[in-house]
Amino acid sequence: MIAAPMKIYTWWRSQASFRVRIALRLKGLDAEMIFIDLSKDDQFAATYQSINPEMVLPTLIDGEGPPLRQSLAILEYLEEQYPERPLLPTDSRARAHVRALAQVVAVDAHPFVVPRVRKYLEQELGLDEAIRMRWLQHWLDAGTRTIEDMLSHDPRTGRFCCGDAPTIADICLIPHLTSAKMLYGCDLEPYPTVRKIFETCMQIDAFTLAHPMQQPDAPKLR
Ligand SMILES: N[C@@H](CCC(=O)N[C@@H](CS)C(=O)NCC(=O)O)C(=O)O
Repeated sequence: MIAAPMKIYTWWRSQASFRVRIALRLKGLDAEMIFIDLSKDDQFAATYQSINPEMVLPTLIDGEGPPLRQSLAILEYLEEQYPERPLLPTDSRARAHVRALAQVVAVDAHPFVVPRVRKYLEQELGLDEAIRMRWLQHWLDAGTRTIEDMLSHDPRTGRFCCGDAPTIADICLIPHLTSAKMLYGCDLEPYPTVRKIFETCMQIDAFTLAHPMQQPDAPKLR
């Protein structure tokens, strides 16, 4: 029997989708991309809701399913199911450290900047664009500052967030920094450790090919 292929529901700008796109590439796994345009509210279509009741990206379907949701859970699934090219260190304390770094980004910072929160600030609270931008930059910057602090004081920091191979921490950090810098104009100058790791990751195909601007659904630059 031929195994059903993987499918990822993704959108070029989505930070959480970017995480999973990187992990798939680092693991050498192919996935068909199904584009859900959040700017057109495609996530609210009944067909997508039946796959992801939270109506958020990403969703991964591996083979016959069932759908896998929540990017951190998907990363852990990929690590368990496809253990070659590991994305977590072997030592338990280092694994906890990597997961903590990943969660600073994915659990503590990212929820402040997702479209439904931005929409609420605009449509329900009536905050203008300048104030909304301050909100976004504040929470993104708070996440970056925490990561810089954690990394710059930890002897396990290497070429990557933990040691000399990319882990789930880098997989979460790079999309965070990309959003902070590219989409919201945050200043990364005060964060030298983080910037160095960003540059290192951006030498790796798995990161560059998963980048928002490399996605087939990204707007074409002239
Ligand atoms: N914690 C979730 C976050 C999912 C999430 O909020 N994804 C965003 C895109 S990065 C989304 O689909 N937002 C739709 C919306 O806010 O309406 C994860 O890590 O997968």
